[in-house]
Amino acid sequence: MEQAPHLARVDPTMLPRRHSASRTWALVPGLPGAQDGRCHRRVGLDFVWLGILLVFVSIMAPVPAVAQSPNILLIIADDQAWTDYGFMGHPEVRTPNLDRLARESLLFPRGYVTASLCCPSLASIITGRYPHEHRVVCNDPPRPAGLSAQEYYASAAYQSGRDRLTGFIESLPTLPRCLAEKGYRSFQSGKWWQGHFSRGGFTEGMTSGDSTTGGRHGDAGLEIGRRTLQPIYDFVDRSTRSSVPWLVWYAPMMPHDPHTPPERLLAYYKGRTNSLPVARYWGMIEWFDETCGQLLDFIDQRGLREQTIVVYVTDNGWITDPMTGRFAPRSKQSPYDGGLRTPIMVRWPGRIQPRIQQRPVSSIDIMPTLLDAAGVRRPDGLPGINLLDRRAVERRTAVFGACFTHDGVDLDRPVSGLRWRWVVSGNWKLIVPANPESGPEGVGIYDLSKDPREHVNREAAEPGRVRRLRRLLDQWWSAPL
Ligand SMILES: [Ca+2]
Repeated sequence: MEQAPHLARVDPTMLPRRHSASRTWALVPGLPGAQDGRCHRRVGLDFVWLGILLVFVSIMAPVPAVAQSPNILLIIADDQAWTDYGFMGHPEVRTPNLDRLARESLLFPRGYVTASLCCPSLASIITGRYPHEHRVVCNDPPRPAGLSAQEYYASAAYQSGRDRLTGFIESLPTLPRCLAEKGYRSFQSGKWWQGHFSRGGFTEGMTSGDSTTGGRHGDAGLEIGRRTLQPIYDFVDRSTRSSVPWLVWYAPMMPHDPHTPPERLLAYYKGRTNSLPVARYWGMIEWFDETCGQLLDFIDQRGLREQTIVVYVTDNGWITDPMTGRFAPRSKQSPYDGGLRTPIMVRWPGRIQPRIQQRPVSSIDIMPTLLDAAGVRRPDGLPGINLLDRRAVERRTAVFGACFTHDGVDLDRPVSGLRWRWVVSGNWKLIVPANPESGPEGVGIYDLSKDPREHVNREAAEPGRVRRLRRLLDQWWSAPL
């Protein structure tokens, strides 16, 4: 009894005419990527010439205001299917605020996260790297046999494993760490698995990392959205008073379960489905949408609209089982689009013309996009591209990812927990199990333009395409044992 995702493409009536996909817009072209392994400001000759220019201008005229690096609001939904938005064509769910954001954004309806599980996916957003690269491939460290999940979460062994995973992130140049080199302050709120917020490079935040008292998803940070937005408002006001650019990580555990929407929303959706669990999930989506609207309104009220980039993504998908309220098989933790696909949006009024780009893109693109916009050199080896660089988006032939076990197997060997690798190229998607010879499901290839639910495996009819995509997948990551 899976709640089938409806299969509508983006509803063009939800978007203004200016969203013509044929329009071109030269958008903050990608700055040259540094290859020295550090995040640092652009220095050297550029700096010298800038200095000469500023001296000249100061002699000739009053000093103009120097454009400040843009603020960044990163909105990360939690466990929401790509279909479940008004602007993506859902017939029942109301998302007026995200619909408005879509109308004002460069919208990628075919975005993908790197993994269909929270922790690895969030780690990819904050590092710009694939799970096997940042090595946080699991939600939790390996659990010893005989321990229940709750016993394990309360144990010293669990804390030790968590610290190990956090250490992986701590050793990498994360988005907030890179932005700090340009003077950014950054605020963590909501979902955060990697210990104290500072271990990810945030200068401020809500999560203490004490999972023994506050759970393992982000402890006090999880109050954001469901209870309050005030900590974000206060942070933005503090940063504005100090005239420093800021990054806000808004990753509320919404619409993630517990699905406990306000009664007014639940009452509305109860009238639109026979499934109470589905009504609860839909109510959560609208509640989450309301918080996004409040944040966007706050930015407008503070006069920060033009100085703020807003990025939207979901950490992974979710399809509600209408009987149990749990996730359906082809969603979270699966290699199917119900778990991996998400709309990705980038709004920067006056700098990015709203339009729709149908090419597949990835959450690993968010970090290079934002670093380029902030004028911060990228760290060495980031695999993503600048989403504002149209040529780069159109040149790329495929996006990739991998799904791993919920609990780690061997933290020293990310491949040990591998379940599937997948690649999307054009309208086709190939899914390759870690061991194609075993298990009920082998290699699968799907034509997403005709079969977005991925129910018709075309492997027998498309041997050449399977070979080509398999080659691309192996070139990306061959998953050596
Ligand atoms: Ca999630």
